Amino acid sequence: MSKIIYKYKVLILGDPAVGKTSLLQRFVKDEFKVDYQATIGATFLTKEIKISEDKADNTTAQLSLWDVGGQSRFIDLRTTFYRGANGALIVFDLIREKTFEEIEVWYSEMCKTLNKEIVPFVLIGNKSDLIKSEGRKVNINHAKKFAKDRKSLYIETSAKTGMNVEKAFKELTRIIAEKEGGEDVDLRKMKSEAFFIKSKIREYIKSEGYQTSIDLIDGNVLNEIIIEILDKAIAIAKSDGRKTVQPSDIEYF
Ligand SMILES: Nc1nc2c(ncn2[C@@H]2O[C@H](COP(=O)(O)OP(=O)(O)OP(=O)(O)O)[C@@H](O)[C@H]2O)c(=O)[nH]1
Ligand SMILES: [Mg+2]
Repeated sequence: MSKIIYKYKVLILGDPAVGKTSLLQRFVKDEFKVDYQATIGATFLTKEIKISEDKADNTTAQLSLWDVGGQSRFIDLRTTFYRGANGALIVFDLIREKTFEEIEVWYSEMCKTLNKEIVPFVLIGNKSDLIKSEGRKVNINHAKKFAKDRKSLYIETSAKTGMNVEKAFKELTRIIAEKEGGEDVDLRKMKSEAFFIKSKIREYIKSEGYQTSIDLIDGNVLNEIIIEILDKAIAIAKSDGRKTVQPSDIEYF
């Protein structure tokens, strides 16, 4: 069976210069730039990631990652990018306390714009590589509490060294997948695939000069036959100690 793909829109939010663009560049391109160039409006990148740690499970999420400029002159514009978002990384700078104080504003702005009480997010304290030389300016327990009170997670990252960057995006994807009810999305996709397969079957029967009875297409007969064949094939692969189902496993009645 082909791999299942979920599509999520993810926002990266937070005050100017906290490292939103840098986190994205590290995650998508494994790059880091020392120079600061404020993001104008918003930009977006995409990346596909595997959701499950299980090697046999190829379920992936296709993320469209929206890097929203933190400068206040873009304030009127930025909420237009929030539409349809499934979740966010909300970022502050571990060595600038003011950026942590603004976290609440970013979170509530997002919830209000999306018209939801709770939106999946991961709270990010970035620039952890600077703690040693500059000193931590944000109390770790306050950051943890903010996340915990909203049933979420707090992760410290460094876009410079790459520490925890992938983990942050993966955890967020996992939280979104839990909330969105992965199985529902699955089912919807499977249904549309089943519809496609059935229309192909109808086309084939027609090309042979025959009509298809409604019962065959609309009822469960066809589904049950296909599932029975697939279950047998899976059982054969299993008895063989294989994780891959191959054509020779298919038994036609
Ligand atoms: N030492 C260190 N510097 C970082 C880190 N992340 C970002 N920076 C630096 O911080 C500055 C701002 O980073 P950006 O990623 O451009 O910040 P931003 O949040 O996208 O800012 P806006 O686009 O204005 O909202 C740049 O000079 C980066 O090199 C980090 O983890 N460690
Ligand atoms: Mg930026």
